[in-house]
Amino acid sequence: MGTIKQISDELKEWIVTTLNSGVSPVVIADALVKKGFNPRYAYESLFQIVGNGAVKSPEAKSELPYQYEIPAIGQRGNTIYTSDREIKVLARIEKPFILHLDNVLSDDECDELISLSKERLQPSRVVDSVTGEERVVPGRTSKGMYYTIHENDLVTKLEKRFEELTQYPVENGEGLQVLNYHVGEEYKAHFDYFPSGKVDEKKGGQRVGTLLLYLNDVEEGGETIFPKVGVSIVPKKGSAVYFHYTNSQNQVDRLSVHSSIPVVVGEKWVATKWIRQNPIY
Ligand code: PD2
Ligand code: ZN
Repeated sequence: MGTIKQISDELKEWIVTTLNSGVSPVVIADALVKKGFNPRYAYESLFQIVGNGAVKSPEAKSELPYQYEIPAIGQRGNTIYTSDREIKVLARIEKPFILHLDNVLSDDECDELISLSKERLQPSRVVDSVTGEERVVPGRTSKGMYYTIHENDLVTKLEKRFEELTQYPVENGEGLQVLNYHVGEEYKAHFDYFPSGKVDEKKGGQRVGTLLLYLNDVEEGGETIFPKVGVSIVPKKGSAVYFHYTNSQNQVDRLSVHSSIPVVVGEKWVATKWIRQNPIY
């Protein structure tokens, strides 16, 4: 019987997620061999993925631990005042740095964002950590769309609020993304920062933080979870979670791995604002 010499996209996605959860490449390569993969092919593929910076290589274990710094958004007390809103801090987690916020958006703003986005949804894509190309993968089953910066009055108003809230200039923000998940849809464990080697210094550099805004209540399921620290954020219309994962020394925080678990009843709408170290344009 011949041995298998091709890894599907689905299997590649599983390998990256499993490596990122801390399982050693050798253990995964052995599992592939047991499944009938050609041993040399299995080991070479694994080390190609590890070497590409998609995951931490065994040698990287000796890297210095992530040095936590409290970002500006975390130094503002229990109510954060922007020029048009009082945002409530509901919870703070130190490691990884997570801030749970309420009253970031009004009900009308949530409804308007959903209705403006509905007609423009496309299957969500991820950046392939090996090729750098965007592609649809089984681990991310939502639909989504992007706004350009200042695309319309609502987006412009929200960008100003997010600048005041996070203290990062509008220019450091990627275009607002809106995502919609139906029953069973999810976004499996991932990091929001770019793999080392895929950071474009000319386009703002590394991502430093994510502001994830909940646009509706979900009847069951659809939580955003941080599995390394046992934190689960239940979607609530108008609320948000901010997490910060890159420090001033360019280290990235592996505890920030997170996922959106499947929606069980109802649907889920969120907006994602990714923030970079420097202006993007
Ligand atoms: O929709 C979510 O809860 C979610 C979870 C994890 C979204 C993202 N990541 C993302 O857009 O990066
Ligand atoms: Zn994410």
